[in-house]
Amino acid sequence: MEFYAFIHFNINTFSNMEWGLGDEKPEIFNPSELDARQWAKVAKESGMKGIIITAKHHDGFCLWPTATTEHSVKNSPWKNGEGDVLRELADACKEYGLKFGVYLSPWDRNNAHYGTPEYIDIFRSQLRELLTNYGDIFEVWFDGANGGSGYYGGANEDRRVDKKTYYDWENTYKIIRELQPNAVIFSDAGPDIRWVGNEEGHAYPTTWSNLMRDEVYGGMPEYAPEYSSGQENGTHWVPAEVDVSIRPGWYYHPYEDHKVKTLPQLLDIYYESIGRNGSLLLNFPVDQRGLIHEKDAEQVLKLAAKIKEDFAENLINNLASIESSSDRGHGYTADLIADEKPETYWTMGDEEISGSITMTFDEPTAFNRFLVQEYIPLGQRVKAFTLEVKTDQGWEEIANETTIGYKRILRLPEITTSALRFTVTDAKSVPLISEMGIYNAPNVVVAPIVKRNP
Ligand code: IPT
Repeated sequence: MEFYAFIHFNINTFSNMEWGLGDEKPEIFNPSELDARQWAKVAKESGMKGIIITAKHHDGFCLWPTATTEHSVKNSPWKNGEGDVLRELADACKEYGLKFGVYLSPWDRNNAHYGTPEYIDIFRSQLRELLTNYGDIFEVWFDGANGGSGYYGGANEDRRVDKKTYYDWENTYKIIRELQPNAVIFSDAGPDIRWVGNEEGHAYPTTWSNLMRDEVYGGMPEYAPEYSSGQENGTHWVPAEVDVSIRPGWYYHPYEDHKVKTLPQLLDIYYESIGRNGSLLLNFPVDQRGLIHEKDAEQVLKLAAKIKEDFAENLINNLASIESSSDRGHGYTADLIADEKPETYWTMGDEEISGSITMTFDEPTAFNRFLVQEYIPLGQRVKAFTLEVKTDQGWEEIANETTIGYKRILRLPEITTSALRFTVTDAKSVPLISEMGIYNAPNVVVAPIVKRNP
């Protein structure tokens, strides 16, 4: 999926909080011009493939008219209590060809039953409503911030739970598998995709899609940094998702209007998430009008345009030759890394865990981006690789890195060369390289600050 949107919009948008206490009045939920189609349009034009929304955050307020509680849109003035944000967004996603996902907070600071077994039934009923009434769901998002020790405040603050046992996740997952068999489940512990371990917008240079899944649970205090890079010998395939907000907060606050992340910051996020074997879940704090703020839309569209520009021309198409140190024979040769078909790959004999590909240009060529992908249907294998360029003195190493995974992109200082050599120096098993890319991205031009009357 690579790139998709998070929408944090709920009663916190109106109370100006990040974590509501659960005692907010439904009367304050009243967006003046909510337009889910505008959210979908921004996401689509930014090259995103889906949208996940906070159907219920920690304060317990539900954006859809649930049968499980009175604490929902049905008791708000918005559309005289007849509105359903989930319906509007599901429809908008459909119209714009986007996938649709839901965030449902396990922690509920409003529900009187939170902390008792009854709440688990209520939580599951909420999930059933979301997974039954809104078409296909591609991702179900469970926050690790969920009522264990270390959290403060809240209308039912005394309800501390044991995060490891209280939620009985196995039986909740069964409901998702039954109602939406194609949905992936996110939490710190997977089971399908995992938290990257920070909310700053970066995966780590070493990022394995494998995880010792059964050792982890949502909200586990030692998760970051212990599990943030995944694990080379992880037992399950649980790739990382990087969740980050385009503003400092997840929810909209007017005083953050001048703190929307800028193009250089968003580019760093792009290259350090999607470029490091992660997918990027970029959050928009929808405002009190019920719109993605103009400033946020402007910056994300700048990012989309710059990414398009950076990858406009794959210089791999200009190569005079592609040769490998060895290959597995017909159907597995090195030229397949340039065929733009992810289903074909270069590989060697079963016992070979190191080997290289040399790419030679007709004439000296300048580049500053190198992209490489493993054929992940057969797992993530590369443990270490280098990139060299040909100089008058011979080969010069310009990168010495660890993992690749689904996609790794290196940002390099611009260099002009007649040839590149990519070498896998260590792998768990014979490496399988499906695609490579060589690009020369134009520099970001940042307007100088002109001081008047200095
Ligand atoms: C944080 C949770 O503690 C963590 O377990 C994970 O789910 C994360 O959210 C997802 O972004 S809470 C945050 C305030 C650090």
